Amino acid sequence: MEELLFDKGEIATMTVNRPKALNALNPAVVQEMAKVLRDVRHDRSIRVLIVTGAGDRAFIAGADIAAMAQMSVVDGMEFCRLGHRVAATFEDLPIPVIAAVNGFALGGGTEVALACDLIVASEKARFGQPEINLGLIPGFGGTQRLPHRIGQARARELIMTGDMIDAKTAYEWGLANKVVAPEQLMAEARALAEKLASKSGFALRQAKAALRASFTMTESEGLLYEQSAFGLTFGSADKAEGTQAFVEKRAPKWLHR
Ligand code: DAK
Repeated sequence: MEELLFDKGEIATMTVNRPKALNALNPAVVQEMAKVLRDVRHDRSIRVLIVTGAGDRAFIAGADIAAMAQMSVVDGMEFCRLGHRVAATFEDLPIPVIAAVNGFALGGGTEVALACDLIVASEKARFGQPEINLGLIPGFGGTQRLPHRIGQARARELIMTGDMIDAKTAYEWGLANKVVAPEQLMAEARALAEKLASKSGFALRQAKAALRASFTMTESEGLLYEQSAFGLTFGSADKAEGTQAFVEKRAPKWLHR
């Protein structure tokens, strides 16, 4: 059985498919993710990517602990490098990525969700960075992205205690954008994806890149980046169409995918 499913379309879905191991990420799955993301990056027909986990118990329960138990220092560094590349690729994709979190999102699972733009969580979702309980620390970017998303105090609490939080808390802490009934999860994620797919792809791309700059640049560098990206939108057909449509009181017809 394939351990990573990919359903291609204007709204594409990537599903980690190891439900018996609560969708834990082994090196083969992370490598497969890297391959799929490379294809997504170059496929202009895909407007939004949804990432989820198979079954009703887990999004991703972290890196595969049994596989990690067998790894040498070199294997561990290689695995970490691969994981970082995959997380960076999610962030650098020119399209929005939505994590549809259906259950446990632990360790690498919370970190994959953090590399996505938006998180829709089922009421059954649980988030956490329990690596400390394994004598490890987050290795998929959690020490950097989690404080950025939810603030230092809460990130320190999660990373140092290894405690899990439920979906409601994740929403209150600004980690999840929405919490929905489990049976509504994929429909809600798709509805959000459709809303994003109805926007100008060019403007979304510029917005995503500028938001990413807030993570990688100082505030003054980021503001300069924003000026350039904002200026660039003024040269686009979608800016002409969007502003004209507003003046004419009609819906815009975007040209850029
Ligand atoms: N790895 C491997 N197998 C896992 C797993 C995991 N992370 N989580 C669960 N499983 C397996 C269990 O071993 C069990 O398998 P069988 O015994 O049935 O063969 C099956 O899934 C069902 O799990 P449980 O029987 O434990 O189910 P419970 O309901 O009792 O408990 C649980 C659910 C999620 C609370 C529990 O399974 C649990 O605590 N799991 C471990 C969670 C965890 O510590 N996750 C963090 C892993 S460390 C990297 C990326 C990331 C990382 C490192 C490098 N790169 C690629 C850069 C980060 C490390 C981590 O994520």
